[in-house]
Amino acid sequence: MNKILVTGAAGQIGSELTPALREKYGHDAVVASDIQQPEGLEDPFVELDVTDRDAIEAVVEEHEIDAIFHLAAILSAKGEENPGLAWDVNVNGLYNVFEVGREYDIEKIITPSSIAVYGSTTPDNPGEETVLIPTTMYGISKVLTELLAKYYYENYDLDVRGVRLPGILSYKTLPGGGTTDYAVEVFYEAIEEGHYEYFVRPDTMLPMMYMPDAVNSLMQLAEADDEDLNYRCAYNVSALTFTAEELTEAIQEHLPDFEATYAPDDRQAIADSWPDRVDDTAAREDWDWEPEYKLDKMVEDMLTNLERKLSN
Ligand code: AKB
Repeated sequence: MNKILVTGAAGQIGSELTPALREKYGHDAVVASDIQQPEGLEDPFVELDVTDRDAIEAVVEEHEIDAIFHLAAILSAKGEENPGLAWDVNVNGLYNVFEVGREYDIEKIITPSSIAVYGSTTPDNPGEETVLIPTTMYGISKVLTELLAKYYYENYDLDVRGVRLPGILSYKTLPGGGTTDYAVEVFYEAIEEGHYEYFVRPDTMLPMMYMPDAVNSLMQLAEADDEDLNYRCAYNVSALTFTAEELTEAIQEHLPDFEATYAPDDRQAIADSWPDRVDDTAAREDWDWEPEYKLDKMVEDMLTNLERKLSN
C-alpha cells in the first residue's frame, strides 16, 4: 500500500483512521476524501461523492492510488429514514469502488461490514457462517458488501477485506444516523446536562467497541497474510458488550449525580434485531485480533478526554 485513498474520511471512523494511516504509511501517502472537507482534516484531501464513478476514477488516476479504505456509508437509523439514499451510497457507491478497483488493479480494498448483517432469527453469539437475514436497508447493504467482496475476490482477484464492526464509541467525532449512537451521546449529556434520555430500553444489550480497537482491527486486517484469511470481508470482531443500564452504572461510578431515563423509539426494533454478542474466534485465530479496551477502561478514557474537550 503505497498510496491510499480513504472515502468517508470525515465520518466517525474516517476521522480517526485517516491520521492513524498517515502516521503509519506517511502523511502524503494517504488521500482523504468526503463530500466536504471538515475543519481539522488536513490535506491531501479531495471532495468525492462515491456515487459518482467517474470522480472516483479521476482521483485514483491523478493520485496513483493502489489501496482504498472505503468507509463512506449511510448507517442503520438514517438508512431506515431514507432507504433510497442508503441503497445509493452503500450499494451503488460500493459497486463503483469495486469496479474502479478492478479496472485500475487496486492492490487492496478495506471496507467495513457491520453486526447489522444479523437479524432477529440470528442465534445467540453468532459466528461468520450463521444465516444472515437483516431487517434494515443498511444491514441488507452490508450483506451485499460481504457477498460482492467475495465475488470480486474469486472472479477478479480483487483483494477486499473487512470486519463486521459493532457500535463504535469515540470522544473525538460523533457518530451520525446509527442505532448504537446512544452509547456515545450519553457521555456528552452526562457531562454537560447530568441527564440523558436513551432512545432504547435499559436492558438493550449490543456489541460495542472503543475507537482505538476499531482502527486497529481495520489496519491489522489490511496487513494480515492473504493465505490466513478464511473470512476475508466478514470477520466478527468482539470487544465490549453491555446493556444501556450497565453503561449508565459505569458512568455513575465517575459521575454519581448522573441520571438516565429511557424512552424507546423506532430504533429499539433495530437494536432488538441485532445479537447481544458475536463470536470472534476466527479473527483471533487467523490474524491475532485482540481488543485492548474493556468497559471500565473505555468509560474512564471517554470521560477524561471528553471533559477536557468540552471545557475548551
Ligand atoms: C449503526 O448503529 O448503524 C452502526 C453499526 C452497528 O453498524 N453503528
